[in-house]
Amino acid sequence: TPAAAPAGAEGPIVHLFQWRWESVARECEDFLGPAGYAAVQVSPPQEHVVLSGEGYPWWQDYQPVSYRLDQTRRGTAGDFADMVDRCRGAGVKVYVDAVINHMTGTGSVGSGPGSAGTEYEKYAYPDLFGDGAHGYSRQDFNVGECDRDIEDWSDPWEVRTCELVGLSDLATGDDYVRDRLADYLNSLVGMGVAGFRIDAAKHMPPEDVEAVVDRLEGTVPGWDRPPYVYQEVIADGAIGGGEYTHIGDVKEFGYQGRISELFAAGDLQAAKGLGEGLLPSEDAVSFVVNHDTQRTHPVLTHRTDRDRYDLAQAFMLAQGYGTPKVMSSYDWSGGTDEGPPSSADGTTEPADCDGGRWVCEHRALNGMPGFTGEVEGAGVTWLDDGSAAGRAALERDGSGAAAFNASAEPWTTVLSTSLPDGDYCDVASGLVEDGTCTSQTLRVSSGELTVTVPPEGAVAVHTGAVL
Ligand code: LM2
Ligand code: CA
Repeated sequence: TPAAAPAGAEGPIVHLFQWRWESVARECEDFLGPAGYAAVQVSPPQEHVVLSGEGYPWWQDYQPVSYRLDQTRRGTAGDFADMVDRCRGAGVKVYVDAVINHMTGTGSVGSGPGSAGTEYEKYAYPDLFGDGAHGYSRQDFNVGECDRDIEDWSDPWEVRTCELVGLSDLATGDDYVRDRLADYLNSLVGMGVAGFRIDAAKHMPPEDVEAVVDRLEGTVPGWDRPPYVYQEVIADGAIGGGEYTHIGDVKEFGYQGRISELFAAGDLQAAKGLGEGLLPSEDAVSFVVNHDTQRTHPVLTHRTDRDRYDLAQAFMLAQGYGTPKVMSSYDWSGGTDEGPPSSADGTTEPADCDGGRWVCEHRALNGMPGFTGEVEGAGVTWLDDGSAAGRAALERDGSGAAAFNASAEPWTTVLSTSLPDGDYCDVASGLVEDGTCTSQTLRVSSGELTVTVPPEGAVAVHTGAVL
């Protein structure tokens, strides 16, 4: 079978970090589909360690015990399958966070039953699929090559062979390991999972990631396309994202750092150049924060400046660099390790966007993902005169126009566009539902569009949301 083609722009993704499967399913139907999201990234679905002594931190999920889906903090295998079906019914693909570089670490619990009851200890995972047929033992890890943590991050061999924060590092160069990883991922593809975020891709040689991706089924049932692959590569002097772009897309941390700084500083004029010097747009996944950076490098997050952060995510959805990925978080007051709202046994509560700790930033972006999809491939023309650092407006040629205001005063301006005359719904603050706009309607007349952009807000129209 041919390798899964490195897919190009896929449409906007939202990461519903730590959401229960049944909550994701409901959100696909109620909001994500209507708002125009192409896909939802869900948290790792495989059996994980359970760290009751540490208050069930969110990062339990990044320590796999087996590839069973039966029981995680987010629900059962049945709940997971139902989510994939219901999201597909709503036109939303499910992308899975695939933890394939490692299994468990040392941590507070070095052994025990995992979330689905499978016994394990570090370097020994006897039953990967719940049928007793396959396991990992010491020979399937890099312990013989390097039996310690990564110390010299300037040495690519070490970054890829030694242990990342003490996590047992799989021998991804071996066919046996590659086959098991492909068994896991293909079991998900068989259910209709349409893509994968490859966790810690930088910690695997590109040829190892490629060997696993080459083993993927060529077509996702119900979508008639190969699985989409995007890789977590935090590029540095030793390892570049370009080493992985022939396999699939790569998360562009350069974009993430730059958009955070520019929007925190309110420099929208400089933001016009975002993307220059980075990975080619068609190879990149763009984002403002992810679940790690919001904790470790909180330059611009829902906690530092909510309105400005929303504006940055809206700008990313309009600007056209990369495949944009929106973050949807839960808040933490008990420290960066704190898990999502949970019951006493560490089972996650259903997500609730009407108050509480689920932040639901994606809801504040309204119909902007639909803008991204509609203007796909269209060129960018800047419409503002460049006179105000905190204000910028653009046209995506012939298909959309948007204005952004990072200041405390409303901004009224006339945008000269090439959009067809007509009445458009402002998708920065609403969407079209049953033929009506839930926000303001804006008229384009002789190509001119007069907008008043609210303080710390945006206005956006596109040819897919006309009335
Ligand atoms: C990632 N991308 O490449 C994830 O985005 C990131 O969230 C993961 O780290 C990491 N790679 C490994 O999959 C998280 C978390 C770590 C946590 C690990 C494993 O940020 O803090 O490490 O998951 O659960 C934890 C402890 C650490 C300990 C380790 C092993 O925080 O102190 O190291 O477990 O027991 C001894
Ligand atoms: Ca590795």
